[in-house]
Amino acid sequence: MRIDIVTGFPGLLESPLGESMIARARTSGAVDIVVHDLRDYTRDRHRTIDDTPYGGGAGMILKPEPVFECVERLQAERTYDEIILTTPAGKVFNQELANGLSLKDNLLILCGHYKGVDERIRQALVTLEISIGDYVLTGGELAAAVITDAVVRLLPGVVGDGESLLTDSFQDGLLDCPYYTRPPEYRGMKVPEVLLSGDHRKIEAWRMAEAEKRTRERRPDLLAR
Ligand code: 6GU
Repeated sequence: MRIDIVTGFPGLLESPLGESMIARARTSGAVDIVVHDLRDYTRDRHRTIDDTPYGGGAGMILKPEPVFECVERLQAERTYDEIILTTPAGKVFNQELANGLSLKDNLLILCGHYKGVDERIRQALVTLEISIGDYVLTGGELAAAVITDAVVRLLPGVVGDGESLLTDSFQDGLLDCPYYTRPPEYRGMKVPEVLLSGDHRKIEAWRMAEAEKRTRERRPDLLAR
């Protein structure tokens, strides 16, 4: 898979996508992530990417010219399955959306901006608008990093143990069960006996019951679906 990310603030994406499992996914060739600096597509001395809104009001709006020129340059090289805009007005991101995106070959993510982007960018270029939740961020860069992380970890070979993906919270519509590791007792707190029993049928039943209990207590909305 290839993911192109277009932003006025490339530095914001550097470390979220340059460490740990995502860094390994990039060096192993499971994913090619390329971050593009919108300012490289400006023509003025100040490398301006935003401007005040027509009609007045606070906040700056991402200008159309650098975005169109950058996206068109990229489209000349490949066909994108989706051109995603990160915006609080988008469809709320979830595991199902991540699963769907992980099956695509070429994604372009355009990072939204403080107040917004010129509407002509949405009209002419964007195929999918995504929000990562009901709260406001200063810009769409961290949202782009969240979406990229959730998608890339689903690609073959990125998470070492494929089994681990299937037991994730949300993957079966439930929160994940509690886990323990060594030691068997710590500060008087004991690991549940069943997990030390070696009886894998019993362990599986315990885990399923705990996942359901946790989901009922914390996220009854997930069970209702
Ligand atoms: Cl995608 N962008 C911004 N600016 N704020 C958000 C968001 C995106 N998702 C939730 N809040």
